[in-house]
Amino acid sequence: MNKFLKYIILNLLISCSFSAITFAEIIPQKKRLATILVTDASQIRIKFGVEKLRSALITIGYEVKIKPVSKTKEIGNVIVISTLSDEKLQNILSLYNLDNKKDLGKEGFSISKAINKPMLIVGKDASGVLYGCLELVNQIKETGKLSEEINISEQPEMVLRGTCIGLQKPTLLPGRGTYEYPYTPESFPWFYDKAMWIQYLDMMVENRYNSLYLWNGHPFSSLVKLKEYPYAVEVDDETFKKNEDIFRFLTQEADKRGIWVIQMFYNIIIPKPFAEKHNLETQDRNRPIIPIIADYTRKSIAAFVEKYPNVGLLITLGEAMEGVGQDDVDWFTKTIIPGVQDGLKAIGQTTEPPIVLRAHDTDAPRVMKEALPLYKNLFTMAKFNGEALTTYTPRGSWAELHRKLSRIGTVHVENVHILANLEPFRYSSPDFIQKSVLAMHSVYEANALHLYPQASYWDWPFTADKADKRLLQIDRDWMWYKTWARYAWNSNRKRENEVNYWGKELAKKYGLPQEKAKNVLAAMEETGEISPKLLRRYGITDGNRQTLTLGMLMTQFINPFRYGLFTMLYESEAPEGEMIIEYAEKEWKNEKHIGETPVRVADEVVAHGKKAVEAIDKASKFVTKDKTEFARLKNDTYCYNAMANFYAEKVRASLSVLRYKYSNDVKDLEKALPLLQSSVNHFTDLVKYTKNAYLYANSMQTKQRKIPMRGVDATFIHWEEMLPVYQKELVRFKFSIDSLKSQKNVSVKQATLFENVEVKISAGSEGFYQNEKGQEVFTDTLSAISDLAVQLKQLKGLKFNREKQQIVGTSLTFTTTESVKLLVGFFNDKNRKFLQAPELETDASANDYGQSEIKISNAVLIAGFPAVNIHAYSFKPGTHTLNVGKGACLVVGFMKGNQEIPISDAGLAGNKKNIDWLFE
Ligand code: ADA
Repeated sequence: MNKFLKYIILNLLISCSFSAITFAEIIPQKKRLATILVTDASQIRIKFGVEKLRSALITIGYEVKIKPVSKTKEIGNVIVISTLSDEKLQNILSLYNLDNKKDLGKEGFSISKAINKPMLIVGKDASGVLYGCLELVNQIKETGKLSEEINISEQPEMVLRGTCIGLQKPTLLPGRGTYEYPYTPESFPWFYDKAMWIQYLDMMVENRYNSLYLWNGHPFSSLVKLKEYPYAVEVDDETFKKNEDIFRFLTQEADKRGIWVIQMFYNIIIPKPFAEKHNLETQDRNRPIIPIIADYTRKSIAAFVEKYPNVGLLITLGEAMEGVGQDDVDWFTKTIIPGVQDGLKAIGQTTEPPIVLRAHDTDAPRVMKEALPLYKNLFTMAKFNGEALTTYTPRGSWAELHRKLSRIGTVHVENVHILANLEPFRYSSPDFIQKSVLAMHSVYEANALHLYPQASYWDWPFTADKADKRLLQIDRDWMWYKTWARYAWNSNRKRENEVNYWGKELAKKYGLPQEKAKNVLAAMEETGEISPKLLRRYGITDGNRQTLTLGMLMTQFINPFRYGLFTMLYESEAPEGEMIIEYAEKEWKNEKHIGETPVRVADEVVAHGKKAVEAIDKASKFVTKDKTEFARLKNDTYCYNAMANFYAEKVRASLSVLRYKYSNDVKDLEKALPLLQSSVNHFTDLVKYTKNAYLYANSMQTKQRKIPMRGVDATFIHWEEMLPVYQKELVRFKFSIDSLKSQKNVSVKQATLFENVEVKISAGSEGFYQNEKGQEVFTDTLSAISDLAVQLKQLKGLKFNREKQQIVGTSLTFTTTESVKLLVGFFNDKNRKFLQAPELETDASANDYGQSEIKISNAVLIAGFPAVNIHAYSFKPGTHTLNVGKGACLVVGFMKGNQEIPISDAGLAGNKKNIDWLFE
């Protein structure tokens, strides 16, 4: 008798005589048999799930047979695997006398088993089956055995649960603009690393993520060739082949795991060789749609869809296209959608691949309205809390927009973007994240998630940690991915169970007793409050031009508007409350405070820091596993604590300084001094903790970074570089107080006049004006200057027709023999009849000429117009054309390129008392 038969007979004998005792318990030394019956093994997702299950069963000592279903009954452990709609499922149910009354939603699954009956894994679809298999695998891993009785059924709340990876870098490539990164092994060696992809995709399926977004400016010139535009390809033949190979590999491997790959791109960016051939810029926000660019893009998209019909597209209509307007609608409906349709037609496919439209720098509801009649498989996406994580109580106009998009009836995706305020420290607060996902449903009415890496987005796959071998985000930030996925699947989980769940996970990770692991969790949830609260109450912007963990300057606390305050942060991405400047004013006027105040947040973050440190210290000496990582987590907790104290003390100092603005009493400044000193001490601690722990604070190291300091050429990326700045600020403040007390040098240094430069104007302006009171500034109105900053007096202003500026925009072509700065005056008003100031939150190219910051606030007054803020555009010698977009603006004149412009507030708009000079 062969061994297998002996095995079966023995099994039968034993199970007959001891039916209540499992076979496994009786002869553990022998292999038990598990038979997996699969109704449709041709489906790749099912195959993948079944394979995982098989391996898990083998690990716990089973011999596994995988078979198609048949009419005869199998004996022993039988696991039936099927989709709900498979006809064969019914046959099996009657053969084994089973019941399956489960009603499942998309991607849902059920696992059921009664004693002595086969186990049933049923999925609504192939993904559901896959998740069911993996759920059983997890249970096997947890318990070390196959359950005798089980009855569970699950389905996701969010229909799309995705992560993203940027094919982008911390710095720009030489000679290229923002987002312009062809797919090459030199720029992205990791992109070609198949083992790394498998690790990443396994992590995704483990967490039941079902979508992977690849972000890039213009990916098509790395992935497709067009016969009409052969010169547009940006990579050599060998790289092109590698790209094809890896893209196919990635999409196939993703598909097996129930993951849908989505390629993102920005509009309108064209490949460098294409731009050069046609004498165009690769991107120009103020250029109208040009037929050749539209034709090229449409054909690129068609070729891409033809080649990868199962890859979705994520579209940013903003940035290098005019902000909001008809062009967006036209580009989407006349170029992008037709491109996708051409591609489908070429391969005779009728199933539309999904197109996700980002509500970034575009009027997405309007675009959707025009697009839906043409294409059905549309989705929308908008940023959850800007480019940061600030609140789980979003509100205001941004919440309105989300709801509006959700109510279209298509799926609306929540984009957890960049996380500029979390970089680079570890962050995974289950409490904050669960509440955020709940808010996505209840406030935004959304039902999908798109998740950025926790930190170092621009530096994928590495973290910012200093280590002998660079750490990988996928390893370090495991909990970040797990937490969002867990709540995207099901957000309504009881707090108590969650504490136990995460306690268990952390206990496993660090080899800790459960109670000690809960201390680690407590530390993470305490620190989890710090960065969100700090940014939403004190920050300049939710965007990645601010690196929160590097701190802020005094002038940024006391005069945030000077730094281009992004008010939506306070109005929509924070609970109701007060800004520092509002609080100070109300205090002085003895008015009632409302909501979350700066003082309350200062106290709260200090308390969070203290509790976090206490909690992590309690667990510290019990750690038995992964001690190095634990030491890093602990160090991060100390960093958060030092940062919280730095901010709290500096805010308290700011409030005292602002009080001086009203009281004129130097004593208020004196009160601020020890607080400012203390903030510098805490920052010194932060430097101590980060010095050997981190390579940088922020992964974006281009000139887009502004707060606290300009980050051009990877400068001001480390705390060490910031400490001298804060020390200098303190010294200057002491000096200012002394000067005030001795009544000397008490005001701003005398402003130096800007030196005019004569340039040759070849097109654009319609005459000149002198920067003097009474001078008319436009050709079509009599409006004249009523006051202006003294620095501007020598400059020769350029006149434009205001109405023309509003309709077609302002364009100026000139030739200069020396470096110049062109000063442009922006009216301080959000009305679209005025040219809107450059805004890095919605336009990453907004600092290409160094123009993003206000150089002189409230610098010109013109009767009947809002106050004017001056920005400067830098140019090298040569001939240039500057297009600045639609809306009225002043072109104040050309000044010497090498003359410094000290940033200041001319205070002509009623806010005469400027106290920034106390610190600079
Ligand atoms: C801003 C930000 C960019 C990018 C962009 C976007 O411009 O500065 O880095 O995140 O938004 O695509 O949302």
